[in-house]
Amino acid sequence: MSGAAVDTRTLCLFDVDGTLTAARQRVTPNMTEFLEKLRTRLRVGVVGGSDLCKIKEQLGDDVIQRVDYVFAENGLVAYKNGQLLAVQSIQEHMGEELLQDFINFCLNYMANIKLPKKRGTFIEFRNGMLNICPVGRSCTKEERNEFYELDKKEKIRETFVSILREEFKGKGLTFSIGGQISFDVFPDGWDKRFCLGFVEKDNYSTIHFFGDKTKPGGNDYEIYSDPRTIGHEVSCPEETQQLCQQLFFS
Ligand code: M1P
Repeated sequence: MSGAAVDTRTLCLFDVDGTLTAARQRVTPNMTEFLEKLRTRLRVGVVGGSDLCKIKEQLGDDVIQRVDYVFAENGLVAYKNGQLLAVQSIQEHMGEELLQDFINFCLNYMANIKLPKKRGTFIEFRNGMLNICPVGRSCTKEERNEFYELDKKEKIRETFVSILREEFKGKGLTFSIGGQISFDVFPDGWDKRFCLGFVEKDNYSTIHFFGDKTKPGGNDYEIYSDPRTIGHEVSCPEETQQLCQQLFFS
């Protein structure tokens, strides 16, 4: 490796699932090493739809020390240089009335879906978003895969989301399908672009974003197509690494 200085005006932001790791899986030692190497060249941040607990499970407990920024829940929970910058509150933003109407509607809808398997934790209440999961977040990896395959055919989540969009039209809510078994719900504007508000203050001349769900409706779409970033679509962690190698080391 050459001794080139760190380019402190360039930032690479990475989605987590499907970009740095396989869906909801731990990062490989190879990718961890690569991120360390990349950090010798430029600034590095991660922006995941998941909450911090899941990001830590996947990228390591010390992730907030290992990269320059960690944006959990799209940046609704934001860390820079290991320090907490800000946390948003969905209940404060939505108000109890709308929040409960929404939760009740979802529980009712899910109570009427019959699936091959149903487990527990159908709604995960996070800081800045709700995560809605028809199969239940406590399902096993096999049950997760089974739901994912069924969902590809039967569009269970897409149908659910289109009904919610209609039912809660005009209420300022965004729905985003970022993973395999669930979808996220948050106030309009609280998608992954939210994290750009924090990094903008640090005056980067170039911000690269790498993600796999970059099509409309995917949770990387908005930040990928935002004029403030150079968006890169990848299909797996190996491709992310290859692309970064080409862009920053050749
Ligand atoms: O990071 C993408 C998504 O990862 C999980 O999705 P799932 O469990 O459905 O595969 C969730 O944490 C979700 O919130 C997140 O957007």
